[in-house]
Amino acid sequence: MTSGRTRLLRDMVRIRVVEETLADHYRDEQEMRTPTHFSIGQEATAVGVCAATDTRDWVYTAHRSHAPYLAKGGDLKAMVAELYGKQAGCSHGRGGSIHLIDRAAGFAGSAAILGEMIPVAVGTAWAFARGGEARAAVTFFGDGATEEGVFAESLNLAAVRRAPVLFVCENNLYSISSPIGARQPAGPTIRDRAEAAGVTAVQVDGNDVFAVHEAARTALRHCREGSGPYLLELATYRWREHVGPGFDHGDGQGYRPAAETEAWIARCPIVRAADVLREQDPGIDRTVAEWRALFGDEIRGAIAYAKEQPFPDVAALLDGAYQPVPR
Ligand SMILES: Cc1ncc(C[n+]2csc(CCOP(=O)(O)OP(=O)(O)O)c2C)c(N)n1
Repeated sequence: MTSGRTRLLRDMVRIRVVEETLADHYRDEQEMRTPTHFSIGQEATAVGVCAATDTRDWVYTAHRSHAPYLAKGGDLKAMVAELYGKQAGCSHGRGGSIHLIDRAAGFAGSAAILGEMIPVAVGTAWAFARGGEARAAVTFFGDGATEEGVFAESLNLAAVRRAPVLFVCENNLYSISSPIGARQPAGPTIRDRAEAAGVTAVQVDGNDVFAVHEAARTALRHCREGSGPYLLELATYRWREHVGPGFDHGDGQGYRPAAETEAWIARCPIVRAADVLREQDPGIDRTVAEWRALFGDEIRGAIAYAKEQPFPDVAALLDGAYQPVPR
């Protein structure tokens, strides 16, 4: 029987194995022609939060979407087919990595325009509340997105309407290659800015899946009880380049010091969770190795499936796109 805490570790291992395998194929084959933002190193945020949602809550994200999609229970084969641009993809091959959706799982969508899904989540939450439903909407975004004006507007509206929305800021310190210290004044944190807008907010170690999960449970209880919106500022770090499968520290780009990246890699959320669980389960390392093999088979099967699928029919490529009515 897998305990709740073991399940959190398992879900992180699954996402890590899926993304590492996709990154290798992305680099070696050049068949996935979609900009792809990996969450390797950031798995605890997606897993800790999504495990605290229930199936009727909706989750939105920005471009770094695979981890929350999978953590919320999104269909893996449909995600991989989407990355290969196939009709069987979750957006029928039109969206790529950035435009994932699985409504049945409560993953309501991801989009590339920075900050775009934040007000959509506020509207969703407000609609839930107006309908008298004890459901919450969750929106994941990076520290960079908090510099979009719509972030401030969304905090304000959510606070005024007491919308049951959980704002999840994955603060990985960089907006592409621009460090947060060069973009935001020293002093007020993202949590502080949310609090100033009337939104209950806390900072949490985003590489500690158990702490994230506990904080998300508290936050979602607060939302569902009608106490209004909540923000989690989760400190974490991406290991790979902003977009694409490579590593970019210490390679001459120079925007982040190799020592900084290595210090964060040493704080791997998977290693840390396994360290905690080993106290009660000395066999946890063998279990993790078994999961790695199991999920390796699963992702290789999903890739084989995706490759066999047809591309969308060229004649139907504009289906679902806005088309002006002919005069
Ligand atoms: C409105 C808008 N401006 C600029 C961009 C280009 N852009 C894509 S990702 C990104 C940085 C995002 O940083 P953050 O929100 O911290 O998320 P992270 O990539 O670190 O997960 C930028 C500037 C965009 N997609 N949309």
